[in-house]
Amino acid sequence: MSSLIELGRHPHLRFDPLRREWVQVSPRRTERPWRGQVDPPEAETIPAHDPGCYLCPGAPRARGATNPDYSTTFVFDNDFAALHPSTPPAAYTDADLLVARSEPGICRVVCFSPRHDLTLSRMDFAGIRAVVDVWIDECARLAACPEIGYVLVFENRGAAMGASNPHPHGQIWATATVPNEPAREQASLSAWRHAHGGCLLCDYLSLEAARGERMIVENGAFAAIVPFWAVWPFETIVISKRHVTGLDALDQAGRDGLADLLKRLTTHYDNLFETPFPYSMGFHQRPADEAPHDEWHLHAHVYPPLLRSAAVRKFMVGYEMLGTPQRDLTPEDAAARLRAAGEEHYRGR
Ligand code: H2U
Ligand code: ZN
Repeated sequence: MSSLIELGRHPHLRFDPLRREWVQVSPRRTERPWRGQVDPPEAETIPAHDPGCYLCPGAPRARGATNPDYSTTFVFDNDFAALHPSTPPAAYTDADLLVARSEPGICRVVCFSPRHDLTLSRMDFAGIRAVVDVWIDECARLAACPEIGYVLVFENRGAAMGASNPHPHGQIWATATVPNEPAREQASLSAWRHAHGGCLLCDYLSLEAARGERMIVENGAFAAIVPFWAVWPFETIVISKRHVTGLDALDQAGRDGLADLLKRLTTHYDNLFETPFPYSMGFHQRPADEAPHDEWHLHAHVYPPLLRSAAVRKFMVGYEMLGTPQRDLTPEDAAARLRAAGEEHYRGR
């Protein structure tokens, strides 16, 4: 068997056991010249309150509602929801090739803070802890709806990831069926359990704790790691140290640990290029049905697009779309750089 150091000097493939597909790693490709898109820097000075922002306290939303004068978090039904709870059942099949079915669902928007100018990295622990509670309460409420089979909590942060507004917020989409990504992971987690008797992510976490080289941040309840099979340049996976199947199974220490970890991890990100780091982040957990789903292990994926600087991002195009996902620096290099970015936020230095 070759060593990882040896392998890491040359292009190679790594296996993602959650998605059960290969990732191509092409180390040192970031040395190539860049004459492509350069993103404008994200504004660093935004007002604490913006009367024109549809997420700020007391502000009017696009479809006539007015936000309350909230002081911690605020959740509302998305005014432009992608899914609706009352969608009537329907199905269509033609020659086994044209297959469709109706999909009821509920879309919620979660404002993390009344402050327009903050990010998770710059909110205080108590503020993030309140967001964790809201996520869990919403998951429980939505999972109890008879039409709902899965609840996905996520955040798109930053214009580079398509967020519509800098105000700190996330979304929750609850759907009748299990979406593609968690469905795929569920099959992998079940298969691992049958083949090895344990949990894939429990086993992976203990391996990474022993190796150390891809670990970024940890506390008693959670760890953030650049996965061995990361696709995005500075991708991380946030894994619960206890084998819990969903956000609702987190006890007080677990909720505290998640809030602490999210603040520290997002600070590492911001510090890397001294910019409010864009990313898409979301939680994968068991489906909202009655089954125990012991195969499930709560985790979050953080997919940030920045590659070389605040201005140059990774595009998933060409070979990634048509062949295999590909990355330009090794996960071990990415982890070392993220760790070195430190936990004292650059704006407070
Ligand atoms: P994103 O920044 O991730 O796009 O999330 C903002 C969501 O807020 C988006 O889904 C909703 C949009 O539909 N929204 C409202 O529900 N009401 C509004 O007045 C504007 C935006
Ligand atoms: Zn705002």
